[in-house]
Formats: sequence, structure tokens, C-alpha cells
Amino acid sequence: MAKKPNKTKALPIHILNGPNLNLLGSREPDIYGKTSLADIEKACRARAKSHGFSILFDQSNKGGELVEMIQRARTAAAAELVNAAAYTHTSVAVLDALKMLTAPVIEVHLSNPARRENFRHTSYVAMGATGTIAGFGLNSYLLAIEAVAALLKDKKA
Ligand code: CA2
Repeated sequence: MAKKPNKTKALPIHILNGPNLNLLGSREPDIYGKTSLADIEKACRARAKSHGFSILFDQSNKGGELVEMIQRARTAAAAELVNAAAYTHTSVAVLDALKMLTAPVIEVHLSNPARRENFRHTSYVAMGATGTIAGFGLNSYLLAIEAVAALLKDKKA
């Protein structure tokens, strides 16, 4: 009997951005560059596409919404890239939500928080992440997509 074609669609990579990142590019260009969040989204879509993945791109300024978006990713995403912005350093709720994911979680930052103020040296997100990429601006997101693509290919093989 002929084999049925596998119609299962690959789940997208979920990219989640926390508070104030909607205003990216409008201030502190010395730290964050001039790239807007829309530029990041566009570049991520292109990079993910080159690896055969689609992207679900979200941003919220509200902690509860971020938690809900992470919860949705439990069944709706192949991997989670998260730049929780200031919530990185404060939110046990975001950490608890990330811990519920079975998919790879990559913590992403535009800047390198380890080189900045002491309060940025603690990351709750890191405790729920597979790994962290920080300090490369827009390229932090693209490197995270590379990491995820490699992880998911390894899983498949
Ligand atoms: O470097 C990162 O990606 C951060 O997650 C950015 C957060 C900061 O609190 C973290 O410590 C590191 C801040 C996001 C602020 O968003 C901006 C909005 C407009 C202009 C500049 C930054």
C-alpha cells in the first residue's frame, strides 16, 4: 500500500519580547543600536525560513501577558526565544512559565547584561533556559535561531 504523505506541519519558533522593546531604535542607540523591533522580526523571519522554520513573533509590556504567551507555546511552538527585557531580572512568574516548556528555550539579549549594572547580573530567565545569547544586538536573535535550528535538527536525526 502506498505510504500516506506526512502532512504534519512543523511548529513555528516562538520569539517573545518583553517590556519597552516595542520602542526599540528610538533611544539609547549606544546600548541597543538603531534597529527597530520590526527590523528584528523581518530578519528573524528570513533566517528561520532559510532553515525551513516559520516564526511567531510577539511583544508585550505586561508580565501576565508574557506568561500567557509562554503557556500557549507549550503546544504551539517548536522552540522559544525569549528576550524578557527588564522582567529577565525580576520575574519568577516568567521563569515558572518557561520551566513548563519541553521545547528548547533560548534567552536572548541585545546588550550584554553581565557588563552592565549589578541588578542586571541576575537572570531568572537563565534558570529556565537551555542557553543564553547576549551582547550581539540583532545578531543575538539570529544566532539564537541558528542554535535552535541545530538543536531541532539533532533531535530529528
Ligand atoms: O539587552 C537586552 O536585550 C535587554 O533585555 C533589554 C532590556 C533590559 O532591561 C535588559 O537588562 C537587557 C531593556 C529593553 C528596553 O527597550 C528599549 C526600548 C527603546 C529603546 C531602547 C531600549
